[in-house]
Amino acid sequence: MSTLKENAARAALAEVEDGMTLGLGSGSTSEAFLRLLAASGRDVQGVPTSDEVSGLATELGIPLTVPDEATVIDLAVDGADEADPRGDLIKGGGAALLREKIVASAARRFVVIADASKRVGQLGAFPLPVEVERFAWGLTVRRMREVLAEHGYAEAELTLRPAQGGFRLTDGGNYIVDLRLGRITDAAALDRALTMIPGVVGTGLFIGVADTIYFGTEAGAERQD
Ligand code: ABF
Repeated sequence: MSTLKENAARAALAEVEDGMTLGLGSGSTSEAFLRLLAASGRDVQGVPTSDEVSGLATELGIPLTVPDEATVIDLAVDGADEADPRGDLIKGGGAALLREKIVASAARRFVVIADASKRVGQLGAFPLPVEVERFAWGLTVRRMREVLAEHGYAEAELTLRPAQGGFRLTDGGNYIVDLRLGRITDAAALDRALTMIPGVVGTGLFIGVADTIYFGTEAGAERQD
């Protein structure tokens, strides 16, 4: 595990108190957090954002809870693929975007952990993952192209994410379409427009959701609020 990821994870661990319910993110930086959390012996319970993290948490002895209407998630900790100076994010490289967004949005506090390479001036170099319903996905892709062109992304390349023997399925049974945009000029407007398309289940744009980002460096972690 890289020192940068571990340093970011350690900074988030310092926010964890006994008795908390934690949103548990996916990806390798979140895995570093999970391992440090388990080793710390803190008395917490987790809400996992993917089947994979659910399995890892169980293996590490971190108790899990199934969220319901009464569940209060004190703190969610998760990684990111890109983070800009406003704290807006691209997530979903690991295909867990929908559950990650549900948990992060419900949490009282959402802390992002990432190595410093994820810090960007403007979002968009990382292909934007969009989760789509499998039914008639081609029609959804066509509508996405039209909406993208209306928003100044006529050159966007859309790729249905492949997997061994077919296409990648999310834990919820949907497809992922990766959008190569190059540069996102108004992330909030793009998120709204894509989310309005029937067939789009959710986007990997996390706008105004993050409270704090810890960027792991060789020396420790840089905090952005
Ligand atoms: C999750 O894991 C995702 O939202 C994001 O795509 C990815 C980041 O992975 P890593 O921590 O391995 O860089 O947080």
